Amino acid sequence: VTTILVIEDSESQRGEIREALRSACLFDRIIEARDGIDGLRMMLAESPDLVLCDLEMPGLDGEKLLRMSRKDADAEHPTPFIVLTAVTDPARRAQLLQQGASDTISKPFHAAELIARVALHLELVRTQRELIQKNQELERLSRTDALTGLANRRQIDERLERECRRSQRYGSPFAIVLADIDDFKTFNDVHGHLVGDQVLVGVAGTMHDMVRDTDCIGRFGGEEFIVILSNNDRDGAEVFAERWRRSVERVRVPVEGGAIVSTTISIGIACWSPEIATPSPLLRRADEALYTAKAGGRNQVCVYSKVGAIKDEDSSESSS
Ligand code: GH3
Ligand code: MG
Ligand code: MG
Ligand code: MG
Repeated sequence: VTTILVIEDSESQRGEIREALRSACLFDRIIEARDGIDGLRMMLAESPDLVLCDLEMPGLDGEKLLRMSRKDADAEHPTPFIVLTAVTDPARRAQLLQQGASDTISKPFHAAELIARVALHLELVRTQRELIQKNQELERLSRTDALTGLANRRQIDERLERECRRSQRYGSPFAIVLADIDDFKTFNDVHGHLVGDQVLVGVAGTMHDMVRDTDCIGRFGGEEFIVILSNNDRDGAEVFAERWRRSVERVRVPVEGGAIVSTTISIGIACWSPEIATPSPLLRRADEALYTAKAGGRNQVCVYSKVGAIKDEDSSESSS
């Protein structure tokens, strides 16, 4: 529903504006205020798509209204504010534009000009809103994995950086859980890539109910997934990982020909500790734990627990 708010103290002028707007059919709703106070109230209560406001009104005039409306204007969705005025002084009109008016229209107004200007600003608003929406959608897509809908590598990296900074600052621990589907190459060879993709979606789907809103789940790479568990220590991560491993084991994917297939994951866990300042040593540890889980026979959880290697890792980290 497209709404225009007309603020005008003269009843006859309001009538003329209403007629012009009606015949142009640009708006679903034309709402009217007969003074500034009423206008301000309606601006807030009705959030119109466009405001057409008389400049000269007793009490709260068009200029004050303009200033007030610009002050608490939604920076992303500013409502066009068009001023109707008998003022002919160009300097004064320029001032109104500088204060945030979208346009000025001379009084007495010419219906065709009024409509043309209103239509132009309405179109500008629409284009602007579309652009904002598309940008938000692009922003979301750029952070999302297309197949599974999980966070993609970019979002995961950002999140890991943030968690590391937060933990360095407040000492609150977090853990990462890295999972890799077992023998997935063979799985693809036997069942085909499309079934493989279905399994990836199935594995992704097993996580949602297990994590909290503050946790981050993502597709780390091809058939690797990661969960960042905020405010969690080793015990919490192990419990989570074991539940995840079991729920993947239970996923059944029906394939062509009536067969039902399933898969398993191996999991490596690494926990933040104070000497970890950046994500990469933590990821290396999770990877190492994952490798141990694979070597141990797959479909199992392994926690990184070496202590001695920390210093060597960190010095190679900082010198690289
Ligand atoms: P391991 O148990 O040691 O992890 O064995 P693996 O076969 O899973 O390991 P490997 O790294 O050799 O193979 C990973 C496979 O994952 C290879 C690749 O074809 C498959 N893969 C990666 N991304 C996708 C994808 O998006 N869709 C499908 N269907 N397969 C994928
Ligand atoms: Mg007036
Ligand atoms: Mg892999
Ligand atoms: Mg694998």
